Amino acid sequence: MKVEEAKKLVKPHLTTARYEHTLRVAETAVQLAQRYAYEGSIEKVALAAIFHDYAKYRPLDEMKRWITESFLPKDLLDYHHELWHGPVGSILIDREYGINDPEIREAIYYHTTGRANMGKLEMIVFLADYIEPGRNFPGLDEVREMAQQDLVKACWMVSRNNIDYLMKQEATIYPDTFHAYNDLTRHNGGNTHDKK
Ligand code: DGI
Ligand code: FE
Ligand code: FE
Repeated sequence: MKVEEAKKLVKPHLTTARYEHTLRVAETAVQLAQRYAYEGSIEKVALAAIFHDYAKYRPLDEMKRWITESFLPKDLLDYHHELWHGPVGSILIDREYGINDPEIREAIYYHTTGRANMGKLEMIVFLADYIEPGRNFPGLDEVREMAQQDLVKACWMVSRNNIDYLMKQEATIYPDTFHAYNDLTRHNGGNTHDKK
C-alpha cells in the first residue's frame, strides 16, 4: 500500500487533532529510521506510524468483541481501555486492508505499552509516538535529546516516564509495560540495584 493511500484511509477514522498527531508520528518515525539505519523500507515505517492509532476511536464494545473473539490476550479486558486500540488496530488493518507484515503489526500492537525484545520498527514507533513535535510531557526534552543518540536508551526513558506517570496516577499497569522497562533496563547495562 502507498503512503498517500494509507493517509486517506486513516483520516475518516480519526479526529483532526489525532490525524495531525499521526502525520507527525510518521514524519518523526521516518527520521528515526534514517538515523538508526532501519533495514526495512521507509514505506513500511510510514505505514506502521500512519496506522498506529487507527482503532483509537472504535466503540468500546466493538474493541471488546475483537478481544473476546480473536487470539488477543483476554487479560487486556482487565486493564484500561486505552490499552486496547493498539492490539485491536493491528488486527483491523489485516482484516480491512490485508496489511499483515509482522513488523508493522507488532509496531502497532505494542505502541502503547512496549514489551520485552522489541524490534527496531517497534522501538521507532514507540519513541516517535512519544516525542513527535506536538507532544508536551514532563521530561520530554531529555528524551528528545537522547532520541538523537541512542534508540534503546531513549525508549528506556519513555518506558520509565510512562511507569512513573502511571504510578503517580495510581493506575494499574499492564505487564508488557513492565516487561518493556525491565528488558530495556537490562539492555542499558542495568543498575546497581540489579547487581549482587
Ligand atoms: O494513543 P496515544 O494517545 O497517541 O498514545 P499511547 O497509545 O501511547 O497511550 C495512550 C494512553 O495509554 C496514555 O494516556 C498512557 C496510557 N497507558 C500506557 N501504558 C499503560 C497506560 N494506561 C494504563 N492504565 N496502564 C498501562 O500500562
Ligand atoms: Fe496510541
Ligand atoms: Fe499515538
